[in-house]
Parts: sequence; structure tokens; C-alpha cells
Amino acid sequence: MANVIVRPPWHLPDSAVTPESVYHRRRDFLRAMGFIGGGLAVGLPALAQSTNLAKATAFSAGKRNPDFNPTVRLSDEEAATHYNNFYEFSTTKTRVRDLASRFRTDPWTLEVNGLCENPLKLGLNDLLQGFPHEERVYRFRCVVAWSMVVPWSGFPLAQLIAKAKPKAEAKFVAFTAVLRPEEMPGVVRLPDYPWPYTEGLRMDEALHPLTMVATGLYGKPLPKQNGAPVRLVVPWKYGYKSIKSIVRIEFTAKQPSTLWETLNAQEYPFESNVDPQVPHPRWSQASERVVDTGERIPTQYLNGYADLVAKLYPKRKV
Ligand SMILES: Nc1nc2c(c(=O)[nH]1)N[C@H]1C(S)=C(S)[C@@H](COP(=O)(O)O)O[C@H]1N2
Ligand SMILES: [Mo]
Repeated sequence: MANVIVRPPWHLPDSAVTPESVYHRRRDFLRAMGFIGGGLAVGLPALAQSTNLAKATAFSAGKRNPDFNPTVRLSDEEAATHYNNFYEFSTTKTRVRDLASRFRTDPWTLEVNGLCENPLKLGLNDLLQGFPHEERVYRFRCVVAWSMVVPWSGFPLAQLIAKAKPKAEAKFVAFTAVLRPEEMPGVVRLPDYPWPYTEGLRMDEALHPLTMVATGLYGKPLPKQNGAPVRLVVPWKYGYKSIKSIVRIEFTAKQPSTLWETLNAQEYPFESNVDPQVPHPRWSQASERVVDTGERIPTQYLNGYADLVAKLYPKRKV
């Protein structure tokens, strides 16, 4: 047998999907470290991860909510779980899954605090059992113009916000992902990134019923590469707003900084609504490539959710 690597149809070279400035900086860093040109050894022990029965039994995907069910076909589960953006592990989408295998996602604590009456500390079971779960099929559109359609399980973020009782001064919600360089080789390789990964929403966006806290994908607990055990899903914004592996949700009076906006505010602004009429400075956003079929389809304003969320953005004429 010839040793041929067959690229799945959804493969894209790393250079095509990494913001160019960032890509060059990373190469400079790697060159300085002597990594380019020689063999690359990542000095982390390959720990075997035991399967997590407690989590598997507590998880229930919930019934599919027919109100959120685009008529287009679901993307292949294989593509959605093998082609991932999770820079804490790797900038190469096809490597994230393997590199995330040693990531520990149980136990987990999600802290909810900041400007609120009732700060919370939620463990896995609080998240899985304290909120009624349902399944929703959402379109998902990455800023580099690939897209998929997948069933998430979880609950509206508004339910969690209601439990925390934000104060009137709280105008934004800031999200922070876990940071464990010892389990995350991508963090070590991008030392000039403003870790941890952070994101943010306006309060009205966070409270919108489309905004979801997800703990599952395709009827199963979230795979590590998709942001286990708990992530955000904001389907009308570019994918990077949907932060994975969240450990903190904070209510703030001022707009919080985010990792991507800090890196390049022109290219990755805070709002980041999907909009085919607003090109990215380096590419068009008019169309997108369906991740598993490779088909090119037109991109829709607010990723097809304009009827539900356009009212949040009255200045943009539809
Ligand atoms: N913590 C964290 N969350 C993240 C990212 C990341 O690198 N780190 N990448 C984002 C980007 S750019 C996208 S497109 C989606 C990808 O989600 P998926 O791998 O489940 O498709 O996750 C987002 N959330
Ligand atoms: Mo993305």
C-alpha cells in the first residue's frame, strides 16, 4: 500500500484559514525558537484520558425544538467533529481533535459573577440537570467563509442569566475560556496571543432566545474538540464569537475586550454579525463553502436569522 494521505473534502491548508498577519508572526516565533526546519517536538506527556461515565449518564440531549430546524441538510457529524477551530490546541483544524484528547473536562466549574445579585458557581451536573435541555439545528458560519448545519443541545443563555440576576448597570456579558497551557499545546505555540480566549456580547444579544449555552452536539455530550463541556453558540455571528470551554461569565458595565478584537479590531470587531455585504478586509463574505460537501452557497444577512434578530441592529438596513 502506498502511503498516501487522502485529504477529506473539507480540508483547507492552515495558511488559508489563519489570519495572515498572525500566521506570519507565528512563523517568525517558531523560526526564532528553531522549530521551523527541524523536527518539532512538543514536550507534553501523552496522558491517557479515561472515559467519563458520570458525565455520560447525566447528559440528556433533550427533544429537538422544531422552531429551530433549517430545511437544509445536516452537515456530516464526521466533518463537524474532525475539522475544528480551537487555537488553544492547534491552528490546524484537522489536528485539534487528537491534540484535545488529553484535555480534562470533568470536574468543571463555570463561575457566573460581576454585576449581578446572585453570583453562581455551577458544576457539570448543575449545568446538565439544572437547565432543561433541548436540541436545536443551527447554521454556523466561520469568518473564513466555511459553514455547517449542526444540532446543538443545551438551553438559552437567558435562563442562566435570569438565575444570576444581573444588576441594571450590567450592559455586557464577558465570557472566558479555560486556560491550561499544560494541556493545550496551541497556547504554548502562540505565546503572543492575549490568552485566555475571551468573548463578549451586549446584554440584549446575550438575552436573545437564539443565544444558546451548548453542552451537546449530535445528541451526545460535546466532544472536547467542539468545546466540552460547555460553550456558547451565537448563530447569527461569525463562529469565533461562539467561545468554547467556558469557565467564567461576567456581567460588566463596559464593553469587554475579546481575544480576536485585541489581535485585530479592524478584521475582528466586537459585533461581528454575519453580513454578506460587509467584506472582511482580506476576502469577500458574499458566499461560503459548506464544510462537508464543498458546495459554495450565498451567505445570508445574520446567517439567515434576520427575521429573529435584525431588530437588534436598527441602523443596518436590510
Ligand atoms: N476557546 C475557543 N473557542 C473558540 C475558538 C477557539 O480557538 N478557542 N475558535 C472559534 C472559531 S473561529 C470557530 S469557527 C468555532 C468553531 O467551532 P467548532 O470547532 O465546534 O466548529 O469555535 C470558536 N470558539
Ligand atoms: Mo471561525
